[in-house]
Amino acid sequence: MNKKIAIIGVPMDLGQMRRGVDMGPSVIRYAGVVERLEALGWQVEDRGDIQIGRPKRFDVKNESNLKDLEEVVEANRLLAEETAEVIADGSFPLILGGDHSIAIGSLAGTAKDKENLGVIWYDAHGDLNTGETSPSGNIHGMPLAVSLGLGDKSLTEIGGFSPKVKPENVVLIGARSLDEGERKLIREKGIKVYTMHEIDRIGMPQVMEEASEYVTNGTDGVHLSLDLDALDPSDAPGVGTPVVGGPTYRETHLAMEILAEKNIVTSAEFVEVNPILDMKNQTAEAAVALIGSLFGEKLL
Ligand code: Z70
Ligand code: MN
Ligand code: MN
Ligand code: MN
Repeated sequence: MNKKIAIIGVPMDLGQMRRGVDMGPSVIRYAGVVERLEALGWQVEDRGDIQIGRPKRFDVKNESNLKDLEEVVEANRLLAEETAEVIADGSFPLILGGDHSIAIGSLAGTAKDKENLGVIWYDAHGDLNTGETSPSGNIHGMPLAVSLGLGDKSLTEIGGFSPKVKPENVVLIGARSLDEGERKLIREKGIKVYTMHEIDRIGMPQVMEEASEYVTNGTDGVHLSLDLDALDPSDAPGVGTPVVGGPTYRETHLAMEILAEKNIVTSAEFVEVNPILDMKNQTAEAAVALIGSLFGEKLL
């Protein structure tokens, strides 16, 4: 891994209905992410925040069941450019959300010039809906489908190419809440998923061994998309859609340490931290601790 990290904040809250997740980047900074990485010997450039437009009214669905589409498209367009710029600069892009709709832009930027980007989607959810299958119209439930080339053209064409990733290069870890359309898509495309069932059965170390092997097989980079709602709500209460029965802080920590040891991750985002729903910044602090582990922090 090179020793330069560029932080990009994305104060996006339009991909879902709980206001407050737009403060995610600030609280993760406040929890000391830059200092944490610098202490590990990384050179960190905080590039500030991507500008997010404000709709006149929130949560208005268009005729395709997509809420606040124009603002989500525009922000992701900017994020895709910024991410590609950071990579061209030789830095590791570390993107801080904001809701998970921002993965559309970060993957558009990251997958530029990559034929076979591997993706680790660490999330309680699949984020594999389209306007047709979504029960909510919330775009944060769609970014992985969009990156596979499915959904509204204004989303899939961000960055000027589609798809960004191939189904055989993607692995989901921590899933325990999937909608019917998402299950169907997973089966149709043969997407690799480690649900909580597999994590409980074979354990996090084995899951991470297998998943790492899977996403590096024939790929030219690995993007980690970590939704803090993957963690059990007792360890990460500050998220908009908590789902009981998730991997613990400790298991997730170990997952990050294994990824650090393998040195395979080439870009990453940490999303869905909502300080309004949090307990004393616990979720932001978890995010920073996990980021520390991903970038090589060890106790001894
Ligand atoms: C549901 C939907 C979701 C994140 C919740 C929820 C999706 N499947 N994604 N939290 N990050 O509305 O599509
Ligand atoms: Mn710029
Ligand atoms: Mn998500
Ligand atoms: Mn989620």
